[in-house]
Amino acid sequence: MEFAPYDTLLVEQDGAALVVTVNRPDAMNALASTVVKDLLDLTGRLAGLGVDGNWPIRGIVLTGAGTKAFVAGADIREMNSMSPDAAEAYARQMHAVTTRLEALPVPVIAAVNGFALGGGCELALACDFIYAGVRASFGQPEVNLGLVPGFGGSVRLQQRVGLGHARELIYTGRRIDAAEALRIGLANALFDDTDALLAGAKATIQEIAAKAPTSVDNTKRALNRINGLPVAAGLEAEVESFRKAFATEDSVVGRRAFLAKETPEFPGR
Ligand code: CO8
Repeated sequence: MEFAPYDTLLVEQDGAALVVTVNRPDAMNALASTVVKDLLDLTGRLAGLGVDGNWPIRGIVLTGAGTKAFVAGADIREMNSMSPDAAEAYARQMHAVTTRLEALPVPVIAAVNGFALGGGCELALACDFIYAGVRASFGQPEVNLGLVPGFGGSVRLQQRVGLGHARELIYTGRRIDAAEALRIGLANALFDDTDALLAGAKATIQEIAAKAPTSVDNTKRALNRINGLPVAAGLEAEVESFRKAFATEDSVVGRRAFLAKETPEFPGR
């Protein structure tokens, strides 16, 4: 699939990974309305894609351009003159972007190479998981601006790190480094530099690319649906996704290949 050139995003395929780079390094890749428009367009296009072998992409790596920032948040210059109505529309647009990322049939890894603050941290949280470069820095600094998280941080940060850590980060606006992010479970892995970070994210996508595409899609949907549900409701949702797996060709191929001691070639159906 061809992606029209975007003003604020770089999109390139590398093996099984689609690498999406927010490209406004002079403004720390802040989420100006131009970036939000491009993210809406890109995620809208990706939303229609399946995993049935017609599309070679098996995962997405989301990162930021330059050496300093992943995304330093909402664009404070633009927010300076924003009315409550405009702020609501802005937040809803980013909710659409983050919800679409979560609904994609393939995993999205945030490769956080620098500042991931406010809306930047929230964008990373909408990804399936976060890898951090050694210079990564995370925070929800909205309290410094008289604001509150608006791009999903109130929901997803507590889901990721627990209510205690989420409260502390949001009330203090404190920035934490990559090691602390790893310690509290915000980041999954830590890499020495940006090259290693991107290589690590792509290697994980490549690893996932060898697995049954429908299993990954099915599990991603189930995990998102189950997140936060009481145990009984979660188990019901798991039964539904387990049952669905048995109706796929991938499951037939996978079980047959195991019993025949062969490597499965999954059709993605
Ligand atoms: N918005 C706009 N411009 C920014 C932003 C931003 N978030 N962050 C940095 N920039 C710009 C700076 O203004 C500066 O521009 P210029 O060169 O024209 O002066 C350039 O990027 C470089 O920044 P600095 O000179 O400040 O670089 P430093 O290395 O000294 O500092 C920091 C880097 C720490 C990232 C610092 O720039 C900073 O603190 N930025 C703001 C971070 C922040 O507060 N982010 C949260 C914003 S609020 C938010 O995201 C809420 C989301 C929900 C909103 C919901 C609906 C409206």
